[in-house]
Amino acid sequence: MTTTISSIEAILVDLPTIRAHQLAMATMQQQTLVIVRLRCSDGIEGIGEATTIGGLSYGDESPEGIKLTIDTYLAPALVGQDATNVHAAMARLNKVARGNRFAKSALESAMLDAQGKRLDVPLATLLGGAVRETLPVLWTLASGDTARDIEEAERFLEERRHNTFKLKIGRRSVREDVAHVSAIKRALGDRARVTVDVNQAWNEADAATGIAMLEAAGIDLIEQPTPREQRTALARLAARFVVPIMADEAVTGPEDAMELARLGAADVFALKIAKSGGIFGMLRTAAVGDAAGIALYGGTMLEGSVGTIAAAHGFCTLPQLAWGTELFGPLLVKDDIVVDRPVFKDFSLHLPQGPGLGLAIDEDKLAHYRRKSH
Ligand code: MUC
Ligand code: MG
Repeated sequence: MTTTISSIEAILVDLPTIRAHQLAMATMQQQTLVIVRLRCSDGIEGIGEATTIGGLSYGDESPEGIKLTIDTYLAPALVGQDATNVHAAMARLNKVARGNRFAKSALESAMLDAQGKRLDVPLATLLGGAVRETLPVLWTLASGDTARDIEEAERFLEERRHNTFKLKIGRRSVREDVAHVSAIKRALGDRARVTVDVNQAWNEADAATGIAMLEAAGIDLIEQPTPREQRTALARLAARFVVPIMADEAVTGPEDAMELARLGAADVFALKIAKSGGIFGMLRTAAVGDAAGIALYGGTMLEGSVGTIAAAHGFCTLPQLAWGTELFGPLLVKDDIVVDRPVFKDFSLHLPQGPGLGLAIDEDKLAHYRRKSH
């Protein structure tokens, strides 16, 4: 008898952050996760997560919209379907709904988690096998205060938790941002790598000025300096500077990856399961990067533990991941909704070994943090 999907629940979870997290487009005091619980006729439950940053200020899907999309359109299309055939289920979702990649990613993760539990193998094994069990993880300094950022970086270096730091810039003038970044790089010297993420905030002229100064200050990587639609601007910047340019918002799926590769618009791709519509979409995007000789980086939407570990299983299977990852989302929130929080040590995230994602929901914590107005 076929094992089918019996019910799907999408739950909004609000978790406070350990400090304010300032990005070019939003300041986060909390993070909202959309947690998906997908129950199957054999009694197995899979979990997944769709999370974005700053409501609708970062991406095209909001947490509330993701829940509505799943409840109204995607869950009804999946209930009654074969729970063991993830590709068939995703093809069905792609027929029922265009776009909505974050929502689809959460459902795909939940199906893969369930299937991993069913076969008693970790999700990475289901994907063909992990080529690494640990992933380097950087930390984002985004308190908004230079001295506090330096103090945070020193602490994490000392604890051997992170040795690469990404700075969120683009809120202030180019000169103020460069002064902030340079002060941090000077303080850390060769003990840490420092990268910046502009989150599309600069025009091409600002970017040319800013990147020249950042390059001189010893910054290792420049992420998405200009608006995502302006691919030729990114290509001109990539041609002009030696410091590598990374595409983030500009690369969602394999089609974007093809176009950016054709234009020579990026040296590095930031991969994220959410923006690619799931782990398989992320792997297809990575394959285009590999074929084009573009280095890869494991990105985050600042997901909690469920989304982070789903991405980690995918990233662990990639043949090359030259720039490591930024899978620190679980460390940015004060509390968690899983029983055993992911392990971060020796500058790395350690992949859980249990079946599926290798995580279990903490029911009390989930009940406590779930949004009550629904
Ligand atoms: C982004 O654009 O890369 C990743 C780290 C962080 O602090 O924000 C994200 C989003
Ligand atoms: Mg980014």
